[in-house]
Amino acid sequence: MSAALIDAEPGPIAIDPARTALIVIDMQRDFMEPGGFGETLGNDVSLLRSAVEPIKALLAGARELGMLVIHTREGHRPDMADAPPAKVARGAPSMRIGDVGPMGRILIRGEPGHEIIPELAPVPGELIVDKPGKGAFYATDLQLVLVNRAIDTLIVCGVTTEVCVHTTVREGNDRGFRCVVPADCCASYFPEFHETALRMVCAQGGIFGWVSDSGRILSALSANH
Ligand code: C5J
Repeated sequence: MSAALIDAEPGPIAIDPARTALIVIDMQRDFMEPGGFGETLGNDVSLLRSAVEPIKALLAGARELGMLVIHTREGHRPDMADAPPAKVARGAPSMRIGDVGPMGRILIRGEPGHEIIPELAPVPGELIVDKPGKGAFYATDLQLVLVNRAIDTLIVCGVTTEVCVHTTVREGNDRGFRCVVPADCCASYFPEFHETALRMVCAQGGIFGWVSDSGRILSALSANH
């Protein structure tokens, strides 16, 4: 398979699908559904739904090509030894990390709320990276996995655009990976933050990476197939 040329901002980017990973960030019930972490912070979780169908389409395309697919989940050990007290104590949520909510303990591994939403559930062979922080590289083995597979480009999508997607893109960019963000496959509780975060990625000649969308990525991949 040769390079696929993706139309993007600030300009086109040629990717080798064999050296590209699709990273789907935190499409968990805790962020997407009522009663989870996102809602405890006072957010309208329905604002994140727009990303689900575009991610589903991108996942289908990546699976057909045999691309590396990685799902991440933000959360903490049941004993919360990896939960920074400063994170747990922050703000005035209706429930704190570790409290028992309608989907089990908030943001705790193994609880129903920690699971990826059924529409985007990983299929056998796809990797899941559990992360205690916002970035997918911090305190995880993600970099090792990517280096072992000779990955040089990341397509990073999921929720929320300006928090975990952006942090992961910044971390990946600093580690030398080329990061492409499909705008329609990301969402935020704050639509204006979504827009600004995307602009920040591709400003200044692509200071953190490239911004495209699921349609342009899929048409580049199918033209190359
Ligand atoms: C947040 C995330 N927003 N996945 N996490 O706390 O973006």
